[in-house]
Amino acid sequence: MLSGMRYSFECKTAAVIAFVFLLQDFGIEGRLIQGTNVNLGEALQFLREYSNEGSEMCFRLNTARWNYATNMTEINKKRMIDEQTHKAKFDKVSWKKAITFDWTHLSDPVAKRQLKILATTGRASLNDEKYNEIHHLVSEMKDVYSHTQVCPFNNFDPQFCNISLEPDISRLMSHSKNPAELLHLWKEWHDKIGPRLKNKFMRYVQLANQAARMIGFSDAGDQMRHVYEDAVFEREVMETWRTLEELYKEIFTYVRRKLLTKYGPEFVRENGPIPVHLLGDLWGQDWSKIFDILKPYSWSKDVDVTSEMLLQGYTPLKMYQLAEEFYTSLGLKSMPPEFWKNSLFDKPNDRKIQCTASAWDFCNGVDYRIKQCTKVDLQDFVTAHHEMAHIQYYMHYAEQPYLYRDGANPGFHEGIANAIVLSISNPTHLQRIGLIRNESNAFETNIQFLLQMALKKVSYAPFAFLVDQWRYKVFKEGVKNMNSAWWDLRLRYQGIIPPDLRTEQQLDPMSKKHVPADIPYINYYIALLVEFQVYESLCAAKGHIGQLHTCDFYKSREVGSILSDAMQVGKARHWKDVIRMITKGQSDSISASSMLKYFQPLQQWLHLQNTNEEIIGWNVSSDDRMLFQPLQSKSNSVRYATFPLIILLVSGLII
Ligand code: X8Z
Ligand code: ZN
Repeated sequence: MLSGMRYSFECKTAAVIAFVFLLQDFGIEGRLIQGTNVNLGEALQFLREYSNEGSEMCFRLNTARWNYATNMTEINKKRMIDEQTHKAKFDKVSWKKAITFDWTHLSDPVAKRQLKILATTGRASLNDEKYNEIHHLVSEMKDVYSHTQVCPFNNFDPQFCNISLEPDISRLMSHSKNPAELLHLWKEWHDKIGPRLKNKFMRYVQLANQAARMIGFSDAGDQMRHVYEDAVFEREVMETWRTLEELYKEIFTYVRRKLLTKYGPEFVRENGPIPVHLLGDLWGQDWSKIFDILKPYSWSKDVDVTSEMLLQGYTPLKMYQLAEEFYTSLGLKSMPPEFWKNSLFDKPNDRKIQCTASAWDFCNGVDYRIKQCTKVDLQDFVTAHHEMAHIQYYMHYAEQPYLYRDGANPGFHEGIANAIVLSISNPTHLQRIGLIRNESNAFETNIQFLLQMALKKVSYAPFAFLVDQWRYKVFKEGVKNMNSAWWDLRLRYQGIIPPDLRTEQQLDPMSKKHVPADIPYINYYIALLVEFQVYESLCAAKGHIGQLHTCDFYKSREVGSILSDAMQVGKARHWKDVIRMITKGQSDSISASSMLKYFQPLQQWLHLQNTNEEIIGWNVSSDDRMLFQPLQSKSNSVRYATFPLIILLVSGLII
């Protein structure tokens, strides 16, 4: 996770491609709001001031946010809210100024690009009343989300109804093997969240659309996609999903068989979709949490890296020092003294804090921090490397103007951090740093490792892909039948169904924080693709030979140099240029082929496991759809279903 003020995530041929982009981009730009001022000097002056004031604002806001996150008192909360209000005002003033320029016609590409970003981002186009209203709505929705609590299984006594999402519900969803308890938790969470947020969300949709249309977008979904600066973005994303679908269906089929064996046909149909509550979390997004059920070789012992870490005297500080050593081994930067002085690696006992790990940029070129309630285990060791990758990114683009201090696109920060994690968390690396003593090259060990990764990454892909498909549809087509539209996508892409009847009274997408919190989700899907693309390119640069998932690029200066060049650019260039830099000209767009290559040995193995299955994937029955069809068709179905009963009763009366 990264924590900034923005939501935190590539020649003769090249010239032709660039020209095509310009044409496409111009098509969009023509519609977007702009003024008449073409004075380049004034534009550059404004942008210099904006960069300075924006950095200052970022420092103040992030200081207030840090103070609250690491000491959750009422006074710190108030100070943070004050700074947020201040920032919202600054954004509005800056937007108003930016749209006085005729930015499409400015000759200087740097000024043009920055003004375009400013003019097309945010909701400052709304009048003051509505601008405040939408900010207030989102913060109310976030509040409801974070304060919702549910009743424990088999106990609706109000005094015990204080179970929160984190850590309680999440832990139970991954640990409980009692389908009645899983159903209870799933239903409680969804039934409490959705109805409470529905009206607020509908008003939010209305306002977000108004804001977007005033800038010149067709709706708020169009505005959300525009950050990718790619006229064919949706089509390209869909193509990547088509490439991944086959692998997803293989793993889905394997998992369904294991769940059928565990829970029986009463819960899982042999050729059907999977009820979501059996998959390890509330959303069916990370199946690695139920690896105990899915493990193929039950006799094989997991390597206990955590014990080894404890044995070797690891501490949170040592974990961060080792993470730093990994980056310096590539020739990347050391952490500055401020990092070691101000970061928080241990959970304090004397105050309440937000424990989610995060990496912070204070926008002054010296102050970078990580907050993590670090436990000495492999998971947190990996997280330490992940968070430090964000700090590396921050430090590398620190010289850019404020608006360019960001990932090349919103998936890059997470994608690059996770590409590094693929290297440091595989058995090759753990053996190199002495945390695994005898690396087993056994076929079973490899398959088990890849399966665990696939249950996290491949299983997640359709979810990451569909959340914003739903959001785009709502923004475009309106708020009618939103819940059935959600389940329609869940069934189509993930092959999952709700565990009980859903209606339009409910609004199940609200169960996922990013929706009420107004955080785009497609970024996570893009990050997933970028992760494997970057990893494959870095492994090629390192000269890796062998299966892709065994590659570790520790100590490779070639890798460090590619990463450094790519991170330094920040958002100053189109992300396709950055992909071109990283892949050494091999590619200039997002693609799922690296991910497929990584999982190729597993895909072969899964195919063999699934030989006797009736279908690779799922058949949808009318009963599946009945679970979430909108009321009108449902009452029809109910009518048809009860028709024979009525005849029976009537004929009984006649007889
Ligand atoms: O929301 C997050 C992070 C913050 S950026 C905790 N993630 C997504 C999720 O939980 O759905 C990380 C993985 C995907
Ligand atoms: Zn991250």
